Amino acid sequence: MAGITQANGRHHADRCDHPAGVPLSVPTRRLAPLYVITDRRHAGEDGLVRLLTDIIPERGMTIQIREKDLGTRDLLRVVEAIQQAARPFRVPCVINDRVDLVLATRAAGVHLRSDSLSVKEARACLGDEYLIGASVHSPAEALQRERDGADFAVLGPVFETPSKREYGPALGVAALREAGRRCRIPLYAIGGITPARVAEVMDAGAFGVAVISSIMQAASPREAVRQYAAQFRRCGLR
Ligand code: 3NM
Repeated sequence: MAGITQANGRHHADRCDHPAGVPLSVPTRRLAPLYVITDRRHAGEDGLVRLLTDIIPERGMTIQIREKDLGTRDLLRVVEAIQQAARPFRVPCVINDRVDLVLATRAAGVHLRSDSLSVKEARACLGDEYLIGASVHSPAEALQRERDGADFAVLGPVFETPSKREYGPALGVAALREAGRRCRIPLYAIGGITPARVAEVMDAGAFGVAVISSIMQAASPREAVRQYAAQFRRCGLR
């Protein structure tokens, strides 16, 4: 598949070769520049599935299902409902933390936090066919997760976010730029992202943006997705 050249000269989709020269897992090529993270506290449980069902036809996104407080069976139900909406549009869903549910539902992959299984442990469970993403909070940590074998990393918080207390102070775009220089895996910028900030973080080397509130709390989530898509097009992505 031909890659898409970003304004900064990086390639989308085919820039993801491993530092050791080994191509990364096939699923990595399905990653989209918009990484939508769920939070049903904003949308309500039924509201969350409705919201996602509404935005999924826009495509161009990967969804991370992140409902940390749900027990296994309730989470399974939510994952199945979201996947039912996402499959016809080939929108990949990854699940926060729960390697077991990834296997049980044949989701696209797992997103690991610092208190999750390590990348190596998750890879041992999942093999190469599943995506493994990792939350990171510094360029050094991004590089470490790449060396551990992560397919992609989500770096933040790049900007101030309402959830600041949970994630620490903003790292700034300079940290993203440094991570982009040091890593070859796709990096998503997270924390305080809005459509107006897409150009700046893409220029700094991000592969895409990871967002919660600007979609989950938007007056029209579908319109918000369209605004992101328009910004990515302005950065040279299709
Ligand atoms: N992780 P919003 S910041 C889930 O820095 C999350 O790892 C972060 O929410 C990190 O898009 C964050 O509303 C919150 O700013 C992102």
